[in-house]
Amino acid sequence: MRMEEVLEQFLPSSELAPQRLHQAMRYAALGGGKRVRPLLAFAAGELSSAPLARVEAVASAVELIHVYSLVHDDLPCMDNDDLRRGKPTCHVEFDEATALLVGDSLQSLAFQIVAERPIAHSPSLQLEMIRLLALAAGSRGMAGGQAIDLASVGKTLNQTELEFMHIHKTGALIRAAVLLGAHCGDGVDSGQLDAVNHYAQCIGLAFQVVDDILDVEASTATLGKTAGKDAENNKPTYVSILGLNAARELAQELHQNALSALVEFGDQANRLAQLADFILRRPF
Ligand code: GRG
Repeated sequence: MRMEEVLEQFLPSSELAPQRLHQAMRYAALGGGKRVRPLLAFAAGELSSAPLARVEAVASAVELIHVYSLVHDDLPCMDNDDLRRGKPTCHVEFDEATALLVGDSLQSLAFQIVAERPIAHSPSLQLEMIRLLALAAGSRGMAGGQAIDLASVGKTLNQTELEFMHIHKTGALIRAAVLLGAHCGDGVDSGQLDAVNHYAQCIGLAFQVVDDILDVEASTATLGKTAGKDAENNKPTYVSILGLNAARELAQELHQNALSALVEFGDQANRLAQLADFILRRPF
């Protein structure tokens, strides 16, 4: 797959010192994952007729931040998991300290890429894109969502609180993938950006609702990560709050809203629509 080659080139060689850290970064980032966020960035780039090299850079940066979050999430101090993307988690294959540094280094590499590569038609837009990515990854985005998640174990959340958590934990980076992809070109106006933003918010949440359903319905072998973890860890989920059927209906409603946001783009949004379908129907 093309994304694999692109990431391969951005990641430091495993021959380069410190070799063990670089080997572990490559272990975590290469050879697995659905690459949903890069695919979203590419699809959004099509809306703005974005040059491929720009989208490759932002897609890689978002995926590297995603991989860092998975590596840290799997650590014993967080979710304590030993299986990810069908193979032993980074801290199991290497060690905890290395996994911690892998996450740190992947995040730094992501920001290095979007700072070094030309990703926008103007320096001010490039800076705004870097700011957007920083917000999505930080305490007002993914890391903040993770903090809420950790604090919610064993608690009863209502649907609004659960939504707030997931908009940050999962939704923020998905939204960043879409917006950064769209910003790589110059073919979208601010009204269209609002529509893309709405699409991204809907599929970001749908992604999480489906994730909660899969945690109950799919097997560990299919998921490539431990199934049933949410119930085991006493975590509030859409399934535990709404029940399976209502969770399925919510996913469908969000999917429909996402598609409605794309209407004004016509065929140019076909790939974004296909990805919304995939997010709803994904088997893992
Ligand atoms: C540690 C700062 C920090 C954040 C962790 C994203 C996250 C926050 C934790 C991942 C744990 C998890 C299961 C989250 C729910 C949804 C989700 C993001 C699943 C993993 O994403 P996929 O399905 O994974 O896109 P692949 O492996 O296909 O890339």
